[in-house]
Amino acid sequence: MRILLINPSLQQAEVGHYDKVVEKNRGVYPPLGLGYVYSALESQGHHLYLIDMDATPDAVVKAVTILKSKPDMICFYAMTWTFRQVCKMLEVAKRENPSIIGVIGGAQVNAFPKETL
Ligand code: B12
Repeated sequence: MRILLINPSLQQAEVGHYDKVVEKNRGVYPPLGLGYVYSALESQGHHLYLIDMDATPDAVVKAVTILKSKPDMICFYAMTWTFRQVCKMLEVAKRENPSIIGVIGGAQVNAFPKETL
């Protein structure tokens, strides 16, 4: 399968309930969880693309280009703050290719499984 993995932009996400200093220092960190998912899929021989929205230059352009080539599946890491952004990206992906399979994992799903569904 051809699979696109996306770590959404935390820099552009709505601000949470933390102190301003903490929010200001959210930073850009490698998405460890999505990295594990990548390794597991890679070991099964899948063809993968990974976009970290905050760390990849021209991330949106790259994502759109990959989506136009119709990958079979799109996988997202979602925190609660990035969940709406993920839903919007999935909507765009489904518009481009209605048969694309969307999978969401990460902190939002672990913390709020029922609400996420
Ligand atoms: C280490 C850590 C950090 C580190 C490193 C973060 C990083 N990006 O690597 C530091 C200290 C920098 C950090 C910062 C922040 N963190 Co933090 N962090 C953690 C912590 C303790 C562990 C995360 C981790 O590495 N887990 C190990 C990996 C392997 O697990 P994982 O990411 O969950 O991935 C697994 C599954 O979820 C799943 N999975 C993941 N993605 C996908 C995708 C698909 C498609 C599928 C199927 C499965 C899947 O598979 C993975 C392997 O099992 C968690 C608490 C926790 N116990 O999870 C909080 C946590 C994730 N952080 C949280 C928050 C809020 C933040 C900050 C936004 C805080 C802030 N305001 O600054 C920042 C964001 C920084 C950033 N840019 O990511 C919250 C998220 C809450 C939520 N509801 O979304 C958590 C849950 C803590 C909490 N309880 O509040 N954090």
